[in-house]
Amino acid sequence: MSLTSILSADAIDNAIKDCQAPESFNHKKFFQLCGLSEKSPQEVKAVFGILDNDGSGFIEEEELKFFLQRFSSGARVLTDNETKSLLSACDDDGDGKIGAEEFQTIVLS
Ligand SMILES: [Ca+2]
Repeated sequence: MSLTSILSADAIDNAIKDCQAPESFNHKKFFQLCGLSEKSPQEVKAVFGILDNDGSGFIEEEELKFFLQRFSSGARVLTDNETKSLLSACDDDGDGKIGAEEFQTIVLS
């Protein structure tokens, strides 16, 4: 399964372009622009599986840094600031990583 089987390549491009400048990443805007916030919980879960690169069942801080590159290989890495604020926005139970349900909640809320 690839991201472009769920999201349109154009929408992904738009979302990536919008946050090209370091420190400009805003997860709400990103999920809207790439179309993810319009998807079903099942589709969002499938995207989670792609972002969980090592298949651990969680997106850890190390993986989160490369979040944009999972959408587009030429995208930049997130800054430490952006990584930490995305993590704290998603991490409801405070275990320092993002689970599938936490991801669905943040994307679809
Ligand atoms: Ca993981």
